[in-house]
Amino acid sequence: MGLTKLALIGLTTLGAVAGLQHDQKPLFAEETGQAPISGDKKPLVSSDALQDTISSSKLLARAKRLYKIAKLSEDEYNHPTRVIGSKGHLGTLKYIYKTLQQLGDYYTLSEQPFPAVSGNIFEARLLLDLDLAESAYPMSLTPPTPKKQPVDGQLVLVANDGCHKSDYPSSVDGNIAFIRRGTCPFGTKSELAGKAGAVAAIVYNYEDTPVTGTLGTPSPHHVATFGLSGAEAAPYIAKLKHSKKVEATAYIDAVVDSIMTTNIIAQTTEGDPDNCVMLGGHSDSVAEGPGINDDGSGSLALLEIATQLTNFSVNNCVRFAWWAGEEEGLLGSDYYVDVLPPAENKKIRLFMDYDMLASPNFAYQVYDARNEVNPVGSQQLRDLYVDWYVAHGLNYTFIPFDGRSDYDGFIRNGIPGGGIATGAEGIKTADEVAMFGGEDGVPYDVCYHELCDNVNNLNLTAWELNTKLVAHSVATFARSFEGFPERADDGYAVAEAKSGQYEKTVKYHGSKMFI
Ligand code: DTR
Ligand code: ZN
Ligand code: ZN
Repeated sequence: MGLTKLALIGLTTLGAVAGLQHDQKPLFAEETGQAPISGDKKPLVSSDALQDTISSSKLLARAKRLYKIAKLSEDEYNHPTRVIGSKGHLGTLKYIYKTLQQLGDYYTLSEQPFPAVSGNIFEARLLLDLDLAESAYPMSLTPPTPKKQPVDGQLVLVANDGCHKSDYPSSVDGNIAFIRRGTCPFGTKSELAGKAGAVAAIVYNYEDTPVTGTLGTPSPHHVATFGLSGAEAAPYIAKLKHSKKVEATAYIDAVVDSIMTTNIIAQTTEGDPDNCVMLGGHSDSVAEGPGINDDGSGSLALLEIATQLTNFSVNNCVRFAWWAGEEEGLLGSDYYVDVLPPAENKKIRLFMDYDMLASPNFAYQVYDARNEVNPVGSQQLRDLYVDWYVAHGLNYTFIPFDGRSDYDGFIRNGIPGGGIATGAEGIKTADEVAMFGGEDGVPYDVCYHELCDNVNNLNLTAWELNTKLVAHSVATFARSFEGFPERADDGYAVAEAKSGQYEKTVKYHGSKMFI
């Protein structure tokens, strides 16, 4: 990815939303001031009234606009994309921000610039005993091999799972570390391998399947790192355990950039600011395509609901977030929660994540949040979605609440969370075809993270219906939190205790595995 420096212009941020840090220039604030809105008392929002404002025609118009914005990146990427740092993403941010500005002072708008890391892998190859390793995949955010040239070395089997310095024998120095997956993140293994002098590292799976993971936050000690399937690793492990040598050649041409990008936050100026319902979608896409379903469908649903909500008054504050850098590993939502002071954390009663609401071969999927593992209230939110689908005579399925999208930072920090989705690369089953229609044996979204994730990659029935459900979730809590659990007084202790259980099950942070 070319370094498109984000044109940070202007200085005034239109009102800092509580708890946000503003240590960088905003993007658009000074371009047009917010038009005042009439002071007429508006009717208190209701679920039915807000749902009635939602239509697929309005959503589709926004999707077409977003695709045109993605095309702004064509000169740099040769195809439409809204990846962070691209003109398509900057155009997305401008579209969101200006749309909100035109809603007058109903919202306090805020930008939250932050430094994001973005990786690009141009070429990679791994040879083991001169054979091309077919199941070798470079880890996201991996650095290149030295001088971006192939490096030769012997495979050196690391002890245990390679999570401690003592697991790395001195023979790793100048060679290629061969490390078993498990116990600690891939990034930790790569860092320890680098500190032991390895010229590259391979993390082999404890299952027969390949490993497609991320190293996470870059470290100066990271080395070029591949994942490898357990099946392909097995014969080499056997050779090494019988003191036989395995020669290897590793080659990765990659770059890891740090760029400035920004979250956009809009909070109702009315409503109890100490009891906020918060919801988010991500404003970025992968580099490979325009991301109209992933996550144009979620971020545009939020923009449409934020627009329609201005016809109503609210009792509790409603905070919308458009996260940047989700595709690089939940960077924007992580940053937001990381810098949120504890007192501000407590004001967020729950966070609802909306990421992929319109998959062509959809299933109505609800994150299976449980109060015994997740912050109390997460299960109540889950059941709000279930009750709505059931009340509308619709089927639904539970999907793992497994860290793959922007709720992860919130639930790790004690804030109840949840959300709905319609499916990504997973394959729809015959049972699900009976429940939702569509095609058996086909991915929910065959264009997931592909160039074809364009306006034709949307199921408008699912998108309109799910956007009505999002409207229901907003209106319900904007009116009242009656019956919804209070935030735990010892929120952090409780979160710590639960995150221990959560950690045991979660292998993802964003769309990539990290452990
Ligand atoms: N929307 C995906 C991340 C994601 C969120 N939930 C799931 C469930 C299954 C697969 C992927 C996801 C993305 O941003 O890539
Ligand atoms: Zn997504
Ligand atoms: Zn994605």
